Amino acid sequence: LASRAVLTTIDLSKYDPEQSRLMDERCILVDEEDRALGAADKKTCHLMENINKGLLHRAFSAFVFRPSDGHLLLQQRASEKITFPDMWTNTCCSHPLDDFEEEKVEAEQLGVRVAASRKLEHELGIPKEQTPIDGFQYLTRIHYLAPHDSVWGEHEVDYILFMTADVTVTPNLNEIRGYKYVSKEELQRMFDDPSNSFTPWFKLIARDFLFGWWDELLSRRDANGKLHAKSL
Ligand code: DMA
Ligand code: MN
Repeated sequence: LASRAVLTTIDLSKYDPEQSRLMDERCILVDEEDRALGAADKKTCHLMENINKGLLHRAFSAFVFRPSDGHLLLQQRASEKITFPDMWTNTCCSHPLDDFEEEKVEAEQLGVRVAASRKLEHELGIPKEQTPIDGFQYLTRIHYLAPHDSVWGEHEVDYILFMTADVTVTPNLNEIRGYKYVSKEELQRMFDDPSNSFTPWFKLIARDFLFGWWDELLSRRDANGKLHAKSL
């Protein structure tokens, strides 16, 4: 990002008050090699006008699988969400925040793991004890840009995390409309039905990575349920 670029802002009063408040969270700005550059509020980071100037931030996409059958837990985003409302997506996505020291730690992806556990509790009501940070398996990180409309969008370095765990879901209805567990075949049928809409990052991850990793996870599930990065 050119150091003299002027960043745009916007009036949030027409949006849901709680989601507007969460736009004050401070995301971690990064360059294309994921080197931390500083911080900016979530609102600034998600405006297309700033994204078009190169503004990029760090994020995670968590995928939780049920141990008994290897089904994936999906969520449908709430109508209150300012970006990508009502769309089906992976278990939980969000950002490690500059507001918390531990979420800035890069060693062993500690920061994004801590953030994932925090947001699985915030959005799906999953008690943190059920998502221990060393239970997340880091797969890779992807750099992507996806406009939502002319105003809002995403531009992230997104860490993909898997976890196989039994979890208790108590939805936060300001965040999610609903949730469901799906097999690979059920997810494929959802993708084939044009009446369903999906977030762009979930479609991208599903197209390029998810099904292959899921096969690997299912084949290893009996042994220890762990998917090792070296197998990719
Ligand atoms: C942002 O997700 C992260 C990715 C990977 C798109 P989000 O919009 O669900 O974040 P939050 O729940 O913090 O608004
Ligand atoms: Mn984001």
